[in-house]
Amino acid sequence: MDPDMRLDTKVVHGPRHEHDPHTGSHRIPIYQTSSFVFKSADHGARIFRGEEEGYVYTRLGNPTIDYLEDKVAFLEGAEAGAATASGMAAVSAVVFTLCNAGDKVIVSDPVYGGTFAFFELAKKKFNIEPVYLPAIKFPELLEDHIDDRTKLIYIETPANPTLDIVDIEKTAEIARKHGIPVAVDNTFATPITQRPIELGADIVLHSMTKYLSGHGDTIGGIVVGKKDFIHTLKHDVVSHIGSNYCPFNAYFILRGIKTLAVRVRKHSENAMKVAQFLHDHPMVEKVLYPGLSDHPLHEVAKKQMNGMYSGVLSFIVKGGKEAGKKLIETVKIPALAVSLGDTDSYIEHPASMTHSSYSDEELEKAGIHQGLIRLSVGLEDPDDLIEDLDRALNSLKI
Ligand code: LCS
Repeated sequence: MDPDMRLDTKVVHGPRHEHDPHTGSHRIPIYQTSSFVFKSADHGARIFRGEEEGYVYTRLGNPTIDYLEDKVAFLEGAEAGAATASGMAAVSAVVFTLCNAGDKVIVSDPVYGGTFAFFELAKKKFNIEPVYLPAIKFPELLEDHIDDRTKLIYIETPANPTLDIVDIEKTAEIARKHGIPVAVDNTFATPITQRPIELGADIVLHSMTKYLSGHGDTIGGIVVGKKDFIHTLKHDVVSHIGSNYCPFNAYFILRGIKTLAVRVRKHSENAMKVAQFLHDHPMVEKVLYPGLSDHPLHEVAKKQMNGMYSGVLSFIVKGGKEAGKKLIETVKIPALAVSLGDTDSYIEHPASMTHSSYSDEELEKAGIHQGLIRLSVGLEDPDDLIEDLDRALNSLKI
């Protein structure tokens, strides 16, 4: 497939026509097997020694999963990919591939609460030290914190749940000077909106649970990057820890990606409309959405996000935490649930839910207001969502 194809074609057809070479099945079959049979004893031994390509055991590789890994790598403009059991398995695989005990990771702040909890665990159990720098000033502060122990720069942009933006290009420029790899969690943006490798990053990871799946019915993660790095990550970390993916779920993600471009565009349009409505509502104190021109890093978002700004936004209502909790129980359309990137809208309270691994002081330092409400805008008619939110917001006045 031509790598210059437009994104809408790439999500449907790339990187190769998806049909099973053995049967001609137009959709990739789910190779639901644990083992693959060798042609002979020597054939098995050659595969184990790496002298011949071939499948052995699904923890080490599987054709359905291979299709998915090649597809996401193609969309991100990377050489190779490794799918993992969850987004968290992708985060931990990147860190364990690059860092040993005593090493340091510089992390943008905030990140998803589970990612923060993982970094704290890695510090306690393996002496890998996270250094958190505020997302919005990340490139400005970065150089002063780099030293011989720094083995990874890890950024999440847009950040969960504040939608803070990290300038990827500037970060990568500084990192390159010091020879330190930059990993970008691209979950909120997707390759339709943001392409970190083209901006100079080395590694991209996703919680595929979100937009890549798109239908809220499965969990998964993926890491893409250079061939050698992905080979090490797959064979020295993921396969030993056992955080590999499974073919059944890979099928669902392959199916989800077919509509990724149209979905992401519509999620983003809907979120922009809802953000503008909330911005002008008298019961709303603040809206955090990089598509709004008063967002502190709107210009950076405009530069690196392809004119779309994610389907997720956050806001603070007048009356703070208690009013926010009432609001999330009053709205009728969004599910009161965590996760995002689904066809259906979700609403939640980060301080007590997705980011409950942060202490009150850590929340404050990360800019996560106690009253912040996060809304993942789905594919419903945005006017219905707006009417629902308007009714719920007005009920807070009473
Ligand atoms: N990275 C980001 C940016 C995320 O938002 C999440 C999950 C992960 C990584 C981890 O992915 P998982 O293991 O769940 O596939 N974010 C969630 C959230 O905001 N609500 O529920 C999960």
